[in-house]
Amino acid sequence: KNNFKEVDFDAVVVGAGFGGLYSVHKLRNELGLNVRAYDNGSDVGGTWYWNRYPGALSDTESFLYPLSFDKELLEEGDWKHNYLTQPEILSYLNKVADRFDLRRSYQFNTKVTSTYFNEEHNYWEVTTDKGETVTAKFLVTGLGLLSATNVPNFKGIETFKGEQYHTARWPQDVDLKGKRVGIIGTGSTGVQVIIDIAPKVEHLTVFQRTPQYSVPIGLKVQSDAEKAEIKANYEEIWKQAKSSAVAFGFEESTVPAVSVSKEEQERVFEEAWNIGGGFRFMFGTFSDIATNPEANEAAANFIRKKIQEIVKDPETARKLTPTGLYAKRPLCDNGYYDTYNRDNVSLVSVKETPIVEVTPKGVRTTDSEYELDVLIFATGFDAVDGNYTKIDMRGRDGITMKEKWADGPTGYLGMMNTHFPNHFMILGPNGPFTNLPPSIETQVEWISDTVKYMVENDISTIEPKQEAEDEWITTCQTISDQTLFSKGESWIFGANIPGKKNTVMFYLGGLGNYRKALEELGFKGFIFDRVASVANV
Ligand code: FAD
Ligand code: NA7
Repeated sequence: KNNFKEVDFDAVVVGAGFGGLYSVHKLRNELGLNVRAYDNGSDVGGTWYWNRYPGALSDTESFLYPLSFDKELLEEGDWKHNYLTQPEILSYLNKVADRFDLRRSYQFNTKVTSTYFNEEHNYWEVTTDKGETVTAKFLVTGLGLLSATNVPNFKGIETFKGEQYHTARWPQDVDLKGKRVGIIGTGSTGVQVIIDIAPKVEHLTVFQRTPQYSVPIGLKVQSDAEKAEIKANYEEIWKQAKSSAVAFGFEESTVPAVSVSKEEQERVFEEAWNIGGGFRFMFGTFSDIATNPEANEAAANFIRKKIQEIVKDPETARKLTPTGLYAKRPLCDNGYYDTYNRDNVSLVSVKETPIVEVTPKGVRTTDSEYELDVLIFATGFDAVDGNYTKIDMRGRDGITMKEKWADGPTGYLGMMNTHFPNHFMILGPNGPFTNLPPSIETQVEWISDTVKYMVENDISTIEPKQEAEDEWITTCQTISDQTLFSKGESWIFGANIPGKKNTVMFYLGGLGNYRKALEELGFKGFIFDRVASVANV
C-alpha cells in the first residue's frame, strides 16, 4: 500500500529557519528525495529573518550558534563578538542556503493553511494561502517555537496615531532618533531593545509588568587567535555540548549551592557575573538553582543586590527589583539596569499602575497618560504550538490537532503525534530546552534517518504508539515537577498568553539525556504501516 510514486512530492518542509533549511538539505541533497518547502517570509532565516529589532543579539555564544554538521562550513565561520548580532545570523543562514542550494526548493511568501492526512492513500495534502494543494508522503514542520507573535489586545490599540511595531515584525529603516518612544515588555527582547535605543531616542518610557532577573552577557570582541582555537577544538566542543544538559558550551555544575558557605556562594556568583551569560549563571554556578528554593533564593538575592547597587534612583531600583522565583529562561544583557540611570529613560510599573488603554496620543495608565510617537510591543510569542494551532491540521480518523491538543500541546519525543502519521515536527512540544541549534540538528538527523529507513524498507507510515507517547509526556511532567520552572510563569509553560492552558511544553532533562533516550528507545514506541500491521493481527 505504498503510494510513494503517486505523490507530488516525497516531502513537504515548512519553515526556512535552522530546522527547515537543514531538513531540506538532508532530505533532498542526502536522501535524494523530491522536496517542496514553504515559508511565509520572503526569504530564508526564520527567527532571524523576522526579528530585526534594534539590538537583536543571540544569548548563545557565537561559536555554538551555527549548525555543526558540515566541517568546512564551521571552518569558514566568522563573527566579531562572542555573541552574534541578528544581521550576522541572518547572513550565516543565507550562506547555508547558498552553499547547499536550498532556495530552489522553497516557495516563499507562502503560508501553509491546512494539512490533511489522506488515509486512503497514506499521504499528506498540504494547502497554502495561494490556493495550491500538493500531496506528499512526509510532512516536516519547523514552524519555530518562538515565532507566532503575541500582541496584547489593549483597548484602543487601533486608535494610536503614532507608529507601532512588534519586535518580531520590525520593518527596515525605522528611525527613532529624537522620538518619544514607549515599549511594553521587558523580556529578553525588551531588554535588548531598551539598551540599544535609549541613547538614540528623545525619551524612552518602559512599561514593565514583571521585573526580571538579568545578569551581564559579557560581550567582548573575539580575537582571530581565540576563533582559531575554538575551530581547532570544534569536535570536542560539539561533543561536549551535545552530551551536556543545556548545550551552552560549559560544564553544568554538580555542586549544590546549599552545600557550601554563604561566602563561597557569593564568590561563585561574582565570578559568573563577571564572565557573563544567563545560562552559565543559572546552571554553571551551582547544580540546584533551578530545583531548590533555598539555592534559587541565594542566586536571586545576589542579583537583587546588584540591581540596588547599579540603579541610582531608589524608586526605580525598587520597581526593577524582582521578588519572586528566578525560574524563567535566564536573561543576560549588555547594561540593562544601568540604562535606567539615563535622564531620558523612565520606568512605569504596570503592575502598580495598569495600562487602561492605548489612546490616539499614547498610553494611558490608571494614573497618567504618556504621549508617544512610537509604541513598541516587546510582548513575546505564543510559544511552541502558536504556529501549529493556526494551521488546520487533520490526522487519521479526522482528528484535528486542536482536538489532539485540547489539554495542551504534546509530542512524542518532541517530534511526532499519534493520529498524525509521517508528520515530523522540529522543536515540537515536549522537545528539549537548550541552546537550540544542536537540538534542532539532533531532531532533523533523527527525522532523516527515520525517513531513510522507511524508504529503504518500503514502509508507508510511521506513527507513535499511544502508550509510548503517554509515557514520554509523563516523563516530561515528572522532570518538570522536580524543577522550579513550572512555578516561574513564563512562555515555557504557556503562562504568558491569556487563556492558554498552562502545560509542560518541554523535556527539561537536557540534550545529552534526550539524545540517549532517542538512541535507547529506537523505533520501539512506533507503529510502522499501521493499516498493514492492524490487518495482520
Ligand atoms: P524559526 O527560525 O522560528 O523558523 C520558523 C519559520 O517557519 C518562520 O520563518 C515562520 O515564518 C515559518 N512558518 C511558520 N508557520 C508557517 C506556515 N504556516 N506557513 C509557512 N511558513 C511558516 N535560541 C537559542 O538557542 N539561542 C539564542 O540566542 C536565541 N535567541 C533568540 C532571540 C530571539 C529574538 C528569538 C525570537 C528567538 C531566539 N532563539 C534563540 C530561539 C530561536 O527561535 C531558535 O534558536 C531557532 O532560530 C529556531 O529555528 P527554527 O527553524 O526551529 O524556527
Ligand atoms: P517574553 O520573554 O515572553 O517577554 C515578553 C514581555 O512582555 C514580558 O516582560 C511580559 O511581561 C510582557 N508582556 C506580555 N504581555 C503583556 C501585557 N499584556 N502587558 C504588559 N506586559 C506584557 O518574550 P521575549 O520576546 O522577550 O523573549 C522570548 C524568548 O525569545 C526569549 O526567551 C529568548 O529565547 C528569545 P510578564 O513577564 O509576562 O509579566
